[in-house]
Amino acid sequence: MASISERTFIAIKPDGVQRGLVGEIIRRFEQKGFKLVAMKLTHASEDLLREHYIDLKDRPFYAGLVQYMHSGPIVAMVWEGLNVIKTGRVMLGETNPMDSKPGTIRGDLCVQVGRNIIHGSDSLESAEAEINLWFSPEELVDYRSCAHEWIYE
Ligand code: IDP
Ligand code: MG
Repeated sequence: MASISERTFIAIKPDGVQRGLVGEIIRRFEQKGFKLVAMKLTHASEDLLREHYIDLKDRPFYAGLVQYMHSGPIVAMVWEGLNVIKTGRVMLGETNPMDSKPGTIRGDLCVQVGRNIIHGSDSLESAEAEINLWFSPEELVDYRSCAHEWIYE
């Protein structure tokens, strides 16, 4: 069932950080009405990245993907809100920016699939696993947004 406290893991990849797109991407999630519950700038280890993309381990681009993700800092975040997992994926656009519609993050801000600037969880199960992989429970901040009543009926 859809829940206002649903959470998703969103990460701005090293190319998004290097290209100065951190503010633009956070702005979109903030202005949508989602609530930020955790955020850190981190240079992820190759072990963590291999685990994060473990489902893709047999794909030919897996090693290059881990290298790309390890090439610089990542902004790791947890966002909360009604349907945030699915809506977050819609906001990201398609995996390949070539197929992403204008108005989406990948549609507006990047060109090639191997440099697609942002990650977002694709299911409740992956969101839970990814949040646990990237954050400890104390890093998830519990607070009430003053806009809550203006975003939800
Ligand atoms: P997603 O990020 O939209 O969930 P996935 O299929 O889970 O897409 O792939 C994870 C990441 O792997 C993509 O975001 C992209 O960075 C990379 N990737 C996917 N397909 C290719 C490819 O064909 N070449 C290079 N990198 C790819
Ligand atoms: Mg994926």
